[in-house]
Amino acid sequence: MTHNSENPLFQSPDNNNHQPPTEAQRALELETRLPMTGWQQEVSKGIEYGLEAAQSIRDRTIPTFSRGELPHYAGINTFLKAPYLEDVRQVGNYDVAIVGVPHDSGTTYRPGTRFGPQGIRRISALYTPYNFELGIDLREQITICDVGDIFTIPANNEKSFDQISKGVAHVFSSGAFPIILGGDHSIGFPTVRGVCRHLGDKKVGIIHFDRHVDTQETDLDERMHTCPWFHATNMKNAPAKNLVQLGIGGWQVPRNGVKVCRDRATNILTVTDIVEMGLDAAAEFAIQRATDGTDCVYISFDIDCIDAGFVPGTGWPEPGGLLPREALSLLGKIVQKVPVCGLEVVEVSPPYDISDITSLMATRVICDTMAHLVLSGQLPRKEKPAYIHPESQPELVAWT
Ligand SMILES: [Mn+2]
Repeated sequence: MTHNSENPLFQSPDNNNHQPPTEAQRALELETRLPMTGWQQEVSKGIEYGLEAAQSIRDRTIPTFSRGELPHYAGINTFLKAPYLEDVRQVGNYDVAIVGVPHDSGTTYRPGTRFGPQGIRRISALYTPYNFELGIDLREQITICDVGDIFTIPANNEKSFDQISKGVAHVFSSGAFPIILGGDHSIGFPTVRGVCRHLGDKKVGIIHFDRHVDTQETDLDERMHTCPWFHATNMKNAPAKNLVQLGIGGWQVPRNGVKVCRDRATNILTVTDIVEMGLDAAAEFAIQRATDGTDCVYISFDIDCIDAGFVPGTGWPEPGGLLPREALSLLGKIVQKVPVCGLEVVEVSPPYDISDITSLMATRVICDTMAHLVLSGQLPRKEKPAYIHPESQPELVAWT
């Protein structure tokens, strides 16, 4: 163990030994560049709507009724306490729209992901909009709304899929960046179908974090959560050659799904592949395959890509997955370098969760993605991305 005076981590940034600054030193500097305007507006609105605090309260930024971020244990649980947008026709006025999809009828083992959006929203109240290392303050840099949930039909996957596609298409075409809170992974097909409705002849690559391939045609005689990519890659807008599958492996990968991946030449990396090639090379692999000939990239993040020990509240836990910091780092490297058109986080099942840890991981994935979209200049959106076209029906691929 080095003495503090010899450890570069403990030396001041203005030392003369030409050491590059540590991440922490950089973070301290970055914070000084962030405005406080959003926070000041939130305080003024809080006092106006929530009334001035009682006379004994010395901090006069505190209102009588909790409004906005503080205190973290209070308030109505939208995601990050973003404003609830009751009138979804106004969604295009925001940079980001949070959309809950409380659907678990596509589940083949543990149910409960219909409570995923509630679980994620509840624990998201723990977060501030600021991230230290990234030097990002979402409240200062983008506008977020929570449009609530899609009305799903629990007795009928196909009707739910139609509702999900219609809802996602609406948000996507408005120009707001859609962030979807699942829900089981069966929603991956209707979410991508919703995006494809507004792509015209443009194409989308899919980057899929998961322990499972999810490429069966049917499971238990229906289109379940093991099936989204079979059907998504049947659409001409979502070619299978641009489907990247990260973290696949273990004892829950059905052989008929493996055959589909082989036949359609999807791009798979196992956890060992990712660890041995390194996160930079794995990110490059994903970026290259997902963007080859496409116009945008959709990210589908199954929380079970992370080792089961960190995400107990999920439908099909599988040990041996990515460590949280590996998954978050890989995600960040990818988001920084591709034109992302949407994000879904699926398979969070709060009834099986412990201390909200799985929901918290989902919150982290979402907040990190928003931060990297800001850092890479993708948010806030100055104009609607060029890949968004008027409505058209996706055509199907004829597989031989
Ligand atoms: Mn999975």
